[in-house]
Amino acid sequence: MTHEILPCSALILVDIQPDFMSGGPLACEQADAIVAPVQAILAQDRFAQYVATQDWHPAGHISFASTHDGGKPFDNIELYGHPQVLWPDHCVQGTTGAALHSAINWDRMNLILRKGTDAAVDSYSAFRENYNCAEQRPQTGLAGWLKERQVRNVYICGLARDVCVLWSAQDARAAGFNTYVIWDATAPVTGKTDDATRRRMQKQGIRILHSSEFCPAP
Ligand code: VGL
Ligand code: ZN
Repeated sequence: MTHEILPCSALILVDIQPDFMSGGPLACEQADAIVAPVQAILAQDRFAQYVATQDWHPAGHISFASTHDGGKPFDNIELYGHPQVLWPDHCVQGTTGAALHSAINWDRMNLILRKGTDAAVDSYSAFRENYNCAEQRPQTGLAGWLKERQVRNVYICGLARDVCVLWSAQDARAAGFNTYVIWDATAPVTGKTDDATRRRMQKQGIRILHSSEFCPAP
């Protein structure tokens, strides 16, 4: 593969923020290893559109264990009739842990989409919020934004492989995009989920790539 522009294609960088990196309150396994492949992919500048998402919660967010009496991080509860994991406090609006990661060049992004801003609703996917009190998953508008720009193929990198990347990929596919996940440019909250994540993606027709296939050495 040469370094030609990928027509009708968007790169989506999901939640590459210090709170999900090593030492952060919700550190993904080997998260720091995604930085080099993400930088390499960006350096090629092959995409028509670039989107970043930023997890951006108000203090006291419903997804935080600390918001619930007796709640412990990684507990599973039911919220609005659907399962919800309780997380350590993370990506609180305006904190340094919520910033976009300083090792990535964000200049090329056409859109930076903040999500999880509603105190009462979690939002894993770049495309739709989690279930709300009306048991609906409101759209973020990203599918329309991409379609209005003639995007048909989306390539997803970022964090976490088993949470926001997975949900974003599933919703991208459901919205009709040809969907690719660049596996080594993602890292999971826990690697125990990797087999299940891979199976789920494959079952839905999400294609899994390695950055070396995508950016071969020149
Ligand atoms: C994420 C858990 C909570 C993610 C965000 O970016 O995958 N995970 N909030
Ligand atoms: Zn979050």
